[in-house]
Amino acid sequence: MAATSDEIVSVPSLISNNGNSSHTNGNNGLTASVDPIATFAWGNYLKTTNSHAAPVSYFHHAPLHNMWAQLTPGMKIEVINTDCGSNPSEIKEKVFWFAFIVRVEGYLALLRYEGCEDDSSMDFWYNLCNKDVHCVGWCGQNGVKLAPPRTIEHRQTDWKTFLINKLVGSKTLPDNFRQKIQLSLRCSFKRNMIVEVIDKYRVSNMRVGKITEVIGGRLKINYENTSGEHFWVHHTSELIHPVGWSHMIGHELEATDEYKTEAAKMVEMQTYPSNVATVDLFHHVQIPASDDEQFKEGQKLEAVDPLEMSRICPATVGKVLKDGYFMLSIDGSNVEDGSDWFCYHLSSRLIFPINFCKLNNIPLSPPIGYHGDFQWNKYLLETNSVYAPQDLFQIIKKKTINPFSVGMKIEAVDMMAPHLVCVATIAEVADSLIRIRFDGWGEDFEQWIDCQSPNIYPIGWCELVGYKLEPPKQPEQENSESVKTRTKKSTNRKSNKRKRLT
Ligand code: MLZ
Repeated sequence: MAATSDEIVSVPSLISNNGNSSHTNGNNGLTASVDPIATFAWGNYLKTTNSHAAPVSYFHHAPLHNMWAQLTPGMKIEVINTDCGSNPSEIKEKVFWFAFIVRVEGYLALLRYEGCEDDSSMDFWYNLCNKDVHCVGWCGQNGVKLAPPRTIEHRQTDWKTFLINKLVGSKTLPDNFRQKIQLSLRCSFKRNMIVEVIDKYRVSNMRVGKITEVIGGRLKINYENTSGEHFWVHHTSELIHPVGWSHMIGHELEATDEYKTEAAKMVEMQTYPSNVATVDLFHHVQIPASDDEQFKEGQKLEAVDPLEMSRICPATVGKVLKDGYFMLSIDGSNVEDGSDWFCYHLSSRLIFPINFCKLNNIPLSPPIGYHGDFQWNKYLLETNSVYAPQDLFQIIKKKTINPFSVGMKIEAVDMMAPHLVCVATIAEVADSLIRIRFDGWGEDFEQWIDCQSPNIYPIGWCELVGYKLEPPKQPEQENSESVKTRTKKSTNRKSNKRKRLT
């Protein structure tokens, strides 16, 4: 099948120098609403913060994660030569030169041109997925000019012999590297497809949405019948479902009667119009057999508060839906109409058996308004309730290795404002969870997420897919608006009104 421009996203072309690069948004028809902005200078930032990035291989949903470990220091490449004329605007054709990898950090590498030897003064950070990075031999095969950087051209009299000595027998990029990048950026979800999506204004509801952008496997979904209100999610998110899902599962759905009738008909007949995202595109969940043990209404457990993700709280199973889905309420919420109940699946990795926090030495936030020392035994008696059995939980059934370490830098979605992908740091690791700190932002903005979450990415990911990266918040950015927001937020906690998705 011929690939359409929607399926393959071209890697943005950028000209980079010393960690500062500018880029054009090369989305090949995917008109990103994000402003094309100068790429964040990750290289300089790692240096000033004396930190390292989490390796690409940790992120199973990230492009090329399974081959990235092959890219190691010493490997040789051909890369654009940014030092080949006094005035870059005078240069008519791109000129390349050989370089080797000094250090790999996420998708970025610190590179050194061949001929610099031990001199690190010209080292520069470059995204290895950039279209101006090739394996050794590419320029020769494609008739592209290779010339040493001006600054070092006098250092050798016989460049040919020098290069033969340097390059013969050395490792270069894997075969079809560029093609593999392109393939790994494919996404089966397309613009204009209809899906059912969580209502960010009332999370206990689903709504009908239309995909309006696809960038790096993330979807911008516009709510139908609104003036452009939208929500960003990863395509494997548990917050989106196929048309007819709410009807099938018994989930609340805010939609026209016409949609409801049509959706029910589609499910019944198993026929879908071409603009509907079909079941096979969505993240697959295991549907429990009817005699499998399942969550029951009233059972208590621990869960990351979906609207205040810095907190892990006691929670209660609310309404049980079909196919292993159920609604969960965070204990202590005083939203009486249940509009903050959140839908989970049996297989969710953000729900835990009671005492999970205690066992992992992380704080459990008692229900808002709870007086005294929180102990589960006492609490179960006080609330006359039972706990959900331990073996129901995915994180107990399917133990995973959490590879992250504290201090590693990543690019992470702010789950409370999921249109934002931000510079972030691993602040804590506990069992399969990681606590993300958004650089420059306070503790209130921290979020507990699963180590396999599709909402975290290696550094350089935004640049690779052409999405805007939110840089660390600078102290001077502390404007009256964010001061107001934060003050409001602490007041919210006291008055027991929880945060909303934005
Ligand atoms: N302006 C909003 C969004 C903050 C986003 C922070 N992301 C780490 C606020 O201040 O709440």
